[in-house]
Amino acid sequence: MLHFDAHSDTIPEYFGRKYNHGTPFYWAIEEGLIKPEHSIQVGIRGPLYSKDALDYPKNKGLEIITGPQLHAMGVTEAVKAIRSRINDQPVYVTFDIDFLDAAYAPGTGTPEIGGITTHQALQLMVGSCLGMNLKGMDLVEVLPANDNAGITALAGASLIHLFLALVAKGVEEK
Ligand SMILES: [Mn+2]
Repeated sequence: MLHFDAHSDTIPEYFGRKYNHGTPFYWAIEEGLIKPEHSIQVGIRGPLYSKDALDYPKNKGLEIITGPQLHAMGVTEAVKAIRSRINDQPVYVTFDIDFLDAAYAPGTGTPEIGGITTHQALQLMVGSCLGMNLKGMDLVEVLPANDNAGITALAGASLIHLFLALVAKGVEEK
C-alpha cells in the first residue's frame, strides 16, 4: 500500500466505531489485507491523540514519512524511498486529499497546513507509480460543501486522471 495522507488512520476505534475514516489501516493490517513491510505512509502531520499514536503502525512494520520529513528530503528522495519500499510488489494507492496543504485542498473534513503543493503531488505520483505493479487507487475526503471554487475537486479529479494515465502507460509498455 502506498498511502498519501496527513493522517495515519491506524487507530482501532474512532467516535466509538471500529470502521470509521480514522481506522481503515488499523483494520487493513489486522485483517491481513496489506503487507506492512512493503507499505508506506507519506505526509503524516496531523495532530495525534497521544504521544504513542504512531507506535502501532511502526511496530507492525509500516514505514512512515512524516510531513516535515517529506519537506526535508524533497520529492526526489521521497520517490526513491517509496519505490525501494514497494519494489515489485502489487501496489494499491490510497490518496487522502488532505495530504495536500490546506491551501490546495480546503474542501475536506480535516484540512492540515504544512503539506505540499499540487505540483509536488503530481511529481510524487508520477515518480512513485510509473512502471510499478499498479492494482488500484482511491482518492478520499473531498468535501464539496467546504470547497472553494472547486479547488479541491479539481485537485482530486486531476490526481485520479493522472493515476489512470500511469496505469495506461504501464500497459502500453508491457
Ligand atoms: Mn487524512
